[in-house]
Amino acid sequence: MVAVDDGYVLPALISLYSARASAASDFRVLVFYDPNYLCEKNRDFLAMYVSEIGGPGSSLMPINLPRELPTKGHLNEMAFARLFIPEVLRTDFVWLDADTLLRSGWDQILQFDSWLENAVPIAAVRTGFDTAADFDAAAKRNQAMQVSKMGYFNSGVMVVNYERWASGRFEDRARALIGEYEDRGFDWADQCVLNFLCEGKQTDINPIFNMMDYRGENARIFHFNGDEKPWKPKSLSLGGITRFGPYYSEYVSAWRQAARQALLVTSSPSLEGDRHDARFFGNPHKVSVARACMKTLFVALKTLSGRLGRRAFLNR
Ligand SMILES: [Mn+2]
Repeated sequence: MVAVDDGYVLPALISLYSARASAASDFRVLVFYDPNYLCEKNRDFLAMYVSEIGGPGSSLMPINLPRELPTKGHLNEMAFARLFIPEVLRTDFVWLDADTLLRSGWDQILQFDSWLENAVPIAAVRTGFDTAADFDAAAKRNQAMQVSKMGYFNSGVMVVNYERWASGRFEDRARALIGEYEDRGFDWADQCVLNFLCEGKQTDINPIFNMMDYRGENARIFHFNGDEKPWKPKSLSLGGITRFGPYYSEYVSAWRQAARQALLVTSSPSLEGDRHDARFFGNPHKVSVARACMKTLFVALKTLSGRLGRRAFLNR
């Protein structure tokens, strides 16, 4: 289950391709779009891709989102789609963001079954905060974080139980919360709404199914969450490199390899209105040169910051 707009066609293709290429079990894919945010040309192209790569029963499905959704930063209206999908499907499903890379063993999440622990309809991976102090700083005005405490989860990969969703009237309550978005200090679109509703009681999933922030190896689902994405030149920025850590290059090259393969299987990927920079596929040499330069710069800054006192650079 993925939702796309014109800015996410390319990553969605790659996510879908990686899902199919690395799965051992059978599954079908539904890709949602709102006709207001996906142009006709991209729609036709995606429909073809989804039916070819997704396999039997897979399709592109329209969903009409409420107008006037609160958006901030890199999160746009389609981020809210997952609040409305359960009542369209009326069945259990796994939600996947389009900025994910699915790797061998990812499909074990489809067998996820530990619904006895909690009454909430969601199983997900907690957002990593290094310390309680980091969390407190982020939760200063955000009521979703205050309510869910350290149990605050990332909504990029979720197992959703429909019966519990419906009996808890989650969609109605989500609609009301969207109207109170600013007053409650929410920051991350649907994710704050869902966390507020779950009050920290979601069922935890093993973090390898939603590996974020380049914290570890052996990810089965790697999630390029946050502002830096492998398809955006900004990923090479200093802020990105400091945050990404030692597994950065492994996941990014795996993503680029999937990208090349995903685009090979399409006949004419002429994506209209796609905001993303495709030049990374075409010129790997430029990328490695840019990265080498950034690395040198970073080492220089790190040495300098060591002399000036560490906090100056590392706390960005
Ligand atoms: Mn995401």
